[in-house]
Amino acid sequence: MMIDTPAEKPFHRLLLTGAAGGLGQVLRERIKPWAHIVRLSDRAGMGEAGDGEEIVQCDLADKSAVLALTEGVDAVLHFGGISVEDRFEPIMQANILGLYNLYEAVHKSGVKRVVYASSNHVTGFYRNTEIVDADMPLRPDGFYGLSKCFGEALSRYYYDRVGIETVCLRIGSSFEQPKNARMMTTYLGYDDLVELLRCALFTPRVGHTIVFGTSDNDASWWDNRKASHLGFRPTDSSRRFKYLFPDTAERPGDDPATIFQGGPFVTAGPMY
Ligand code: NAI
Ligand code: 15L
Repeated sequence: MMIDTPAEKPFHRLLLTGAAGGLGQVLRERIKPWAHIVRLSDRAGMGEAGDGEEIVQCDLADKSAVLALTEGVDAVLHFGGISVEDRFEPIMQANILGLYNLYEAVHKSGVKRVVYASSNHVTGFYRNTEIVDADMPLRPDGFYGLSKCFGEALSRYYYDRVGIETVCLRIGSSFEQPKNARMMTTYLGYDDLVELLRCALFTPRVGHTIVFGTSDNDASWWDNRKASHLGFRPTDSSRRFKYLFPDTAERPGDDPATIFQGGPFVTAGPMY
């Protein structure tokens, strides 16, 4: 089923967190057709507010600031937080406490839907010979992946308890282009990211949905049939970057980074 974008700007105010980050900078312009006002937030600077923009610089760990952040907002695109493996403490502040603060604020402000940037690293310890779907047990590959598992479970709780709908995007690798051979499988082009967001925002009922975010790449580790109600149909593919990584054949070996889906994240944690 193809989900139509409603005519005319459907939202009064959309909140984008992580607006200073790599994906936030891409989305800043691309989500403007969906709302009269886009409220941009990050703990880092975001420059001057343009037409139809509001800028709110704050830390997700600051509960009262996050409550103020969600006031008057119709829906949230939550991209803020630590986006790679790190020590537990900063991950806890941004991705665990920060997520709790966000959902408490969303609840108090009456926001009905959140699109949450989860990550493929919630299942990074599956082997790259396996196909994973949304109902399979989580197998995080580090503290970062663990924090995203918390986000998925927290958003499920707020749906079951108070009916806030969330689409958890288990994003693969969303960059201008794949940076290594693994990303030929995990690549999510920016146009497809925007289309996935559009589906997540405008599908009439999503409840609590988990969807893997990849383009139509030649190889895939993920089965999205349980999110088919979103109607997400990627049109980009890492195929157009084949010239960068012509040789992606599987090789037997004992390097965890080539055995597991999480790639280098599986040994990046400061545990060893
Ligand atoms: P990024 O690291 O470029 O952007 C994250 C932004 O969050 C940064 O601007 C940072 O200042 C902000 N932030 C960090 N801690 C914060 C805090 N305590 N309070 C307020 N803001 C804070 O990451 P990127 O690539 O733009 O990713 C955006 C989101 O998508 C992240 O949540 C990441 O985990 C998720 N994601 C991204 C993928 C990708 O391939 N780019 C893949 C999977 C998930
Ligand atoms: C992620 O979750 C990260 O945020 C991003 O920086 C990439 O490394 C991506 O996963 C990936 O798996 O390639």
